[in-house]
Amino acid sequence: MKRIVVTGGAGFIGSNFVRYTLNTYPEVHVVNVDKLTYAGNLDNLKDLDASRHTFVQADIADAEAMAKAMEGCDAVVNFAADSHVDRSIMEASDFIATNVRGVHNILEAAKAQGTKRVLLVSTDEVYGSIAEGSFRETDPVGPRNPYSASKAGGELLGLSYFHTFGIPVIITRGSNTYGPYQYPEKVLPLFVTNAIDNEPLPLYGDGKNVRDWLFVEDHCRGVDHALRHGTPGEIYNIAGENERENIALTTKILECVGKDDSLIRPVKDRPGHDRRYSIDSTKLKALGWEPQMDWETGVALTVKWYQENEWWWRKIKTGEFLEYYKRQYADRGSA
Ligand code: NAD
Ligand code: TDX
Repeated sequence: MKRIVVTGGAGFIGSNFVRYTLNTYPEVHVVNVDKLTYAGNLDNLKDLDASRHTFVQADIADAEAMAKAMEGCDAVVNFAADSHVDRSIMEASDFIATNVRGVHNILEAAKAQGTKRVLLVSTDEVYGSIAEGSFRETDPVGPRNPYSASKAGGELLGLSYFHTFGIPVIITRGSNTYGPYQYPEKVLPLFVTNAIDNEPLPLYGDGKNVRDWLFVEDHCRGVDHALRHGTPGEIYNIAGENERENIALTTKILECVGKDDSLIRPVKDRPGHDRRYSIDSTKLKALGWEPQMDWETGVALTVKWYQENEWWWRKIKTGEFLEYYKRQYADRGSA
């Protein structure tokens, strides 16, 4: 693999993946296709080796632009997505355009061009909530919010292109990811940056929903491992193996920032809030991958990154973000 198209490479996980790929494989050139939505940020790419990285501002929902960007590539890795559940609850049409139609365009371009690998980055959310035990790749999908439904739609299209046209599609389903460069709408960077500013931390419902936390570099290594060692037509779970109730994450963040629990504000719950996510990644582990970051260290490292990189997030937490924040939280009252 010499030329890899990475979509959504100006976002959180995508930019970390581009960095990981360029640092790990000196022979690889990355073509980074990103629309630069509110979540895309060229600041995430500042330190990359420009001689092996080409940035193309384009929409994956634009079939022609996508086909052009993929010309001559060996593989495409799709991170581009509308990715925030709360925004999908407010208005889902962009989620359908990118997460379903955009994926369709990638599949069509791969079909026309004979692309050797198409990796679709997906999420543990497609399974829905599980009270006990952990989902395996053979379990049926049961998405319960517009975001996860759109991700499941993209996946199913991908699998259909594998079965119908033989397109070498591989799917990964990662768990809740955290680390540097995450847009501060997501719970961890939102709570860290609010805590730094002595602003309340809006904890949904009873705070006992469980998420499985995966450090971003572990997620990137998992996607890369599936890309290089996975079998076309297969799905691979990527679990962090760090299940925590939201309240435990919140108190850990406050401890790392050095603030007390009085900043916690229980607010009205998210509609359709999945209680617990849990996946089993035995299948990817059998290919030689495993998560390396321990949760306490990962959270501490991430908090430190936000403390040391105010230049990155302070300008984000203005304009569009503040409008969104007001809309999302103004009327939530208390839980
Ligand atoms: P993000 O919102 O930080 O980044 C998404 C990127 O995609 C942005 O740079 C944005 O500009 C770009 N983009 C959006 N629509 C586009 C379009 N139509 N054309 C081109 N670019 C477009 O998201 P993230 O958290 O980095 O997630 C990346 C991928 O990983 C997504 O597919 C998401 O579903 C998946 N995922 C995320 C998590 C998580 O916890 N963040 C967990 C599992 C899977
Ligand atoms: O203000 C908040 N208060 C709160 O209690 C926010 C933003 C979230 N939460 C809770 C809801 C969830 O139980 O924290 C948990 C995590 O929420 P998010 O950061 O919004 O993530 P989640 O909804 O779990 O989805 C994430 O993981 C799977 C990513 O955003 C998805 O892109 C990914 O697919």
